[in-house]
Amino acid sequence: MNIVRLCGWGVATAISFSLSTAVVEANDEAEGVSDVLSTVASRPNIVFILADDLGYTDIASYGGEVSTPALSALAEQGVRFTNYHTAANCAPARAMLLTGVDSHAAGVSNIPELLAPEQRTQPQYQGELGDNVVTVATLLEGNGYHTYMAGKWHLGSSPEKRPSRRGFERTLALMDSGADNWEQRPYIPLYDRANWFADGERFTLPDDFYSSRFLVDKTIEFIESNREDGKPFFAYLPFQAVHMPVQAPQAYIDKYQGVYDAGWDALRHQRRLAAVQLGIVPPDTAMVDMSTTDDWNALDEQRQRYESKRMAVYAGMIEAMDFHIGRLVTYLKSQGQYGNTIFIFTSDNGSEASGAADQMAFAQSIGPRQLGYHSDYDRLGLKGSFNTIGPSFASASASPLSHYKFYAGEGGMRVPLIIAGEPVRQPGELNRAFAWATDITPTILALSGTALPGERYAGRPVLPLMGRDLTPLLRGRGRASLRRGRCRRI
Ligand SMILES: [Ca+2]
Repeated sequence: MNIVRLCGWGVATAISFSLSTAVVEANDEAEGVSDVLSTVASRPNIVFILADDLGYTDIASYGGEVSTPALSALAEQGVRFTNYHTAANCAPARAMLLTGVDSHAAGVSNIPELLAPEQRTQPQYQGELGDNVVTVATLLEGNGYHTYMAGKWHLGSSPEKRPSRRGFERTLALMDSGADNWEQRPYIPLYDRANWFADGERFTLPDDFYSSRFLVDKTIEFIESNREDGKPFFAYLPFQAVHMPVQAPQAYIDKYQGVYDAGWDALRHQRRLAAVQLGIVPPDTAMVDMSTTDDWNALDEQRQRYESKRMAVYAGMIEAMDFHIGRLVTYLKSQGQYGNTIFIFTSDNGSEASGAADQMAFAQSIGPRQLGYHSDYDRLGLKGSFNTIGPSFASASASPLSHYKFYAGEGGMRVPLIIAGEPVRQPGELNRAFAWATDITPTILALSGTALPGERYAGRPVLPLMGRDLTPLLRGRGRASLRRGRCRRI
């Protein structure tokens, strides 16, 4: 992977001067939100879809075997970034994605659940979004946008830190690092309940709940509630999929039953080849061996059957997410809003390897059992079931990259990024420019004609954005543009 990385860093250096200059100029003009820019005639809707713990080759347009037609359609109409990187776990990535500022500077160096007591004395290790940053939602709201959120927040749960106080007009938000997908239930003993809030107040999930369906329902409800007032909207849709517990409706699980019977090594090679054929990675990309990937052939038949089912549930969870993304697209088309909507799809970090290699082992299952979960084969992925894919299939999810979530390897930090919509001049293009999580906010601000924050916002000092606007790459004007897996001469 060295070729890709070196190429990407070189590209990042090449574009830094012109884009940084643009950032500085905009900053000089802005003190809060510019009244001038707020009158820009064409302000597209923006749908920012964030998967949780989705690996580099988990979706079809990056080499995955899972059926993801809605995301493939966005890829065909958009740009796929092949060298986009993010933080190695949830909250730091989300802090950067929503502010354009480095996670340490924004106070979210790590997820709060993993902070040591001595770290908590430092402002960079608060585990919740600092008041020294402004969210993209706040800036868009100031520019006349409706701002909606439905999904996992994980950037602070105290009243003033909830998304309803950080720029989102309507919210349905999970405060925790994760939760059950079928009911209001914590997934690890750190929480005494699953902490869901709606518009800043505690919320009880309905009995008929499946996370991906419900979050898209809420998003459509929010959009529909203001459909006729003519204002554009920003919809942030951070799915629970495919964070543990890995759960999916039975029909989706059935579709992948038996698909993974050849094991994780076969899947790793299959995905590498598919990614090469798509131009996602260069043909000479090596397969990385990881000591945490078990020998599939050493497992007995019963264990192989169980492991295959674990991955089938995971694939079903991905396809279910894609199905509900498709429902949102269909809704926007039915309302005549699709052509005026820009879609951004990515994952907060790479594939999740937590969960022992043997899910049925006593040491692995004791935590979920304390919470009343089972891991039975027949009911795996359904309500009441606790499932993970473990390190071996996680290495296939990240194929051909090395390592996964929580590790500073590319498998943990390099994930899909698709941007689709009107600004894209060459639909279906692959772009190898190095991109980073802090680039998303300045890109959204540019796409929406929204000014960057000045040195102060709403009376308090705030940090300048550290990311770079990617829109020149969408418009085919970036000198960094590389196509179809090969470096274009610049
Ligand atoms: Ca995550």
